[in-house]
Amino acid sequence: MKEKLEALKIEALAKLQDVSNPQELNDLRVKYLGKKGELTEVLRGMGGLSAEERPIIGQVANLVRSAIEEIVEAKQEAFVQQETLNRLQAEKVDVTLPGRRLAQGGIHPLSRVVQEIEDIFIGMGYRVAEGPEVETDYYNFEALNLPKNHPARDMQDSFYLTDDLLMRTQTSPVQVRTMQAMKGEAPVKIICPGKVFRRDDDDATHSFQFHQIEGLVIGRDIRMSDLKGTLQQFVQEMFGANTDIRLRPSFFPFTEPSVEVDVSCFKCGGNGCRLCKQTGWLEILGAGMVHPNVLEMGGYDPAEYSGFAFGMGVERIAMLKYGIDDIRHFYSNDMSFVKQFRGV
Ligand code: 2NL
Repeated sequence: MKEKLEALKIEALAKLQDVSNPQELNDLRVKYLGKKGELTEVLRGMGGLSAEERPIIGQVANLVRSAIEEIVEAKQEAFVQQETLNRLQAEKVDVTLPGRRLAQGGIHPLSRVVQEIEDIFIGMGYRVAEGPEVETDYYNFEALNLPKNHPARDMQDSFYLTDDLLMRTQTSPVQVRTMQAMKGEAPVKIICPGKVFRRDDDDATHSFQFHQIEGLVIGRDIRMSDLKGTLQQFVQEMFGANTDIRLRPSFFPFTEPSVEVDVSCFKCGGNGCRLCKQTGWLEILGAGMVHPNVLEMGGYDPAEYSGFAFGMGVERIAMLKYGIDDIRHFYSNDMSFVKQFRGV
């Protein structure tokens, strides 16, 4: 019996040595060590042994079993390691490869210009105020010294929603609302950026919807010279330290006196070029001293308080600044246009 066990061991170890995959290994394990395996088969014959032989054979059988178990485990471990190795090899990552580039967005040129203008005025102590795009006739016209049947109401044909509601034609109603909310307190120093709407046919320089920034200052002893100094400071920050301004008389119902403001052409320095149509000047905004009627409707006594106001079109400034020839580019979302402003 001992010989049988030894022979079994030699055969088992030889076969296990040559095993080439986990399935084969498992088959051999069952074949030798399983409940119906060959070792069990041999041990079943132990019943016929003498009392002296039994422990000796038992010991041999145990040694055979552990020898086989040992090599099965060693082989199993080897297969697991090989498997891990294979997986690591298959999943190898080249950390030196460049990463995938994420498409980088940019800020729209109009938003960029609005932010830039806001920053300049915030630097001068202004606050940014916003308000509704749908306005009442009162805030859009009446409180700005444009009573019903005023001819200037035709000047800016508007989008009416009802008899009394319209899309705002300027951001001034935000300033009227701010004045009333201040309940006569001064100073007021605000700028109001936002969308405005006019019933216009779109072309290269007109859009039914565009963006405006208006400014308003109210206090005691606010004069035309304050307006002029403020605008001088603004254009120098916006267009360069050498930029000059020039005021020409004009008319707006909500300011008196009113002016149109030109900047010296930042492209040619005032010598005359295509951008400034050889004049050396670019018109960029309208302004004036707040009309007494507007102060009064805003809750300020014109005998005690005065103020200045100005308004500019954001598209116009962006077009001048970036040399854009058609206002419709801003709204087309044409990637080849928008992409040019990624890193500006
Ligand atoms: C322009 C001219 C302007 C104002 C806007 C204003 C607002 C209040 C009172 C008085 Cl609450 N004035 N705004 C004044 C002058 C000109 O805009 O050409 N905008 C594009």
